[in-house]
Amino acid sequence: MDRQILVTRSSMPGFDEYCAEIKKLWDSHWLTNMGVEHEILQRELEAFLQCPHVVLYTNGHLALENMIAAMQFPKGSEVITTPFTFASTTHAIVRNGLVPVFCDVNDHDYTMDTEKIEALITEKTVAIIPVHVYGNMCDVERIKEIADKHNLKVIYDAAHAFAVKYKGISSANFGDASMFSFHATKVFHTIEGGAVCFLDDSLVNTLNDMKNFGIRGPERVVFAGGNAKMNEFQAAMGICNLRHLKNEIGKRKRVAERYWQHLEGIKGIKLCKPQKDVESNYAYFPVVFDGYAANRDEVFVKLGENGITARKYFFPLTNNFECYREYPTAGAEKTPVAAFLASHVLTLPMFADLAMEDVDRICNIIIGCGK
Ligand code: T4K
Repeated sequence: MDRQILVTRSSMPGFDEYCAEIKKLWDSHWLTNMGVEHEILQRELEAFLQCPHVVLYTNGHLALENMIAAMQFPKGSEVITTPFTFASTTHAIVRNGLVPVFCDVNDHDYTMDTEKIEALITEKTVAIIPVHVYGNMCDVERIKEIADKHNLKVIYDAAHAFAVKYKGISSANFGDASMFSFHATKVFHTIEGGAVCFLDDSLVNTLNDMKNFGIRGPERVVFAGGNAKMNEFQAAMGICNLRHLKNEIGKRKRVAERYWQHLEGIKGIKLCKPQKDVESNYAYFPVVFDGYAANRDEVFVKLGENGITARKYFFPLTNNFECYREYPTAGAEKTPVAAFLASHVLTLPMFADLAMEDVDRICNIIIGCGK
């Protein structure tokens, strides 16, 4: 069998570069609790994301969970979200004692279908949590209009949308807050990690309290917070990776372009078109098999037989998870576009160092499935 190709592969800075960055940690013995690397990365991200407040977390999930908690919604309130996402988005809502209300996605960029939001709003609705899925930006302008009209908060799950811009504005600047994941599998990573970004000054202390036990000083605890701090080794990885981000995205772009060269225009294969006014980060490469000679699962198996692991992001939909079966809002049949996508989409291998000949091989196998 040929060499294994997985859906993604973490980009790494040079070994020597990372060692140089963590040398100061060896010297100082200061490993976590908002040390010097944490401080540097936070400032660099505030500048890079053009956002006044970036609070770093040990992972994206806890960043989102804490951001929702910081809004202090009454328990049992409803939050409109989409099921075409990673488990984290829905879990973060539920783990805050809130009820997810699933809105369908659209069939062109797979983000929340803004035409379907208002019908889901009730007197219990407090927020919308849309997902910039695959790095595609949601219709941020329409979502703002709806949220303003109904007095709802908007928290974007921007786990996939680091470094994406809409009309030149960083994805960190829409809604009341945005959460980024810096997991090893992301365009920019800190091994594990994440952040929340927002404009409202009054949230800074709350989020810092939530991630560090509410400790404000050696003898002062003001809040029953948990522990979700980003440690110094994570932050050091982020500082190194940020230096290479432009190159990372450039290489991903070339991979995406090669996929387009091979797969564009083939009957039954639908590629996700670049969005108008959006600067992409090429986070994922989704392909929808609709009316192709082989179905999604057959292509998945054939790739697997050749050592290539594509992924069915996002199957199953979160509204079909067994842990949500008892929820009145559960059931993939209520979100038919998302249900269709979940059973027809494959995300192909996508990472900066994916060789062009590997992209060619992947595409030849897919094309071979159609013969
Ligand atoms: N919201 C959304 C929309 C998200 O997609 C995510 C995370 C979150 C929220 C939560 O953010 P975090 O709390 O994770 O920061 C992966 C990632 O673990 C997860 O972070 C990500 N979404 C999700 C879409 O993908 P799995 O279960 O598919 O990961 P896994 O272990 O199968 O890895 C996928 C591939 O990545 C491997 O085949 C090889 C490669 N890989 C993996 C690891 C762990 C590496 O190259 N290096 C590595 O260290 O969830």
